[in-house]
Amino acid sequence: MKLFWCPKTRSQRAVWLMEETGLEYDRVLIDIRDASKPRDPDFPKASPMGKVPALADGAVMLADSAAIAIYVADRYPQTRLAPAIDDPKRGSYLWWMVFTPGVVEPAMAEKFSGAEPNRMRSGWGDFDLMIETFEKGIGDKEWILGDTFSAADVMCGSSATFMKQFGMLPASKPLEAYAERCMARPAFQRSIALESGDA
Ligand SMILES: N[C@@H](CCC(=O)N[C@@H](CS)C(=O)NCC(=O)O)C(=O)O
Repeated sequence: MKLFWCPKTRSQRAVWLMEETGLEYDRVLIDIRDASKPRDPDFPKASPMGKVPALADGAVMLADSAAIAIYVADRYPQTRLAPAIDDPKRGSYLWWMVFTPGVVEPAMAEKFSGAEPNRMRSGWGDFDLMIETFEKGIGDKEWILGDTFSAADVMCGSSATFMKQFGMLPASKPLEAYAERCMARPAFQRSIALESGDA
């Protein structure tokens, strides 16, 4: 597999995911800050919007961290990062899988742009509803689905750790503790070390 990535971007969570899988993969650098640098010819096929992360797994090409996480966890079930298709937790897993791109990120963008929120009209509700829902979702559980870490924790965990690191996480014991647990995972730490070239 080729993972197209760039340091200090959302591709950190895809690197974290791949490090959790234990699968072999190559990281292929796409310098999103300098379009004049040569790029792997598969990158535009994998990423229609030219965004990282993106993945090429043989003939399978796709972009978006949530789509990549869903694909990798299903395609390589030995990684045990997704409930099976007939597991009752599957519904909740998919819902949390898309919570980051579908709810957290638009809600954050809206809040920090100063735009007027409209909880009913906006698909993401608003920032406060997002936090309330996220906090209730983790509750006193270890991981978002319960006792077992899954690819949904890579997605939700990346949101919790991002908000914590950048001072956007309102006082919330469950979310703070969840972010700490995510950051303590060896695969998370490797993803950060790889960003800075320390691994
Ligand atoms: N929803 C996407 C967002 C990806 C994204 O916005 N990537 C940014 C970096 S954080 C990017 O590649 N920007 C470069 C560009 O748009 O040219 C995901 O989660 O993968």
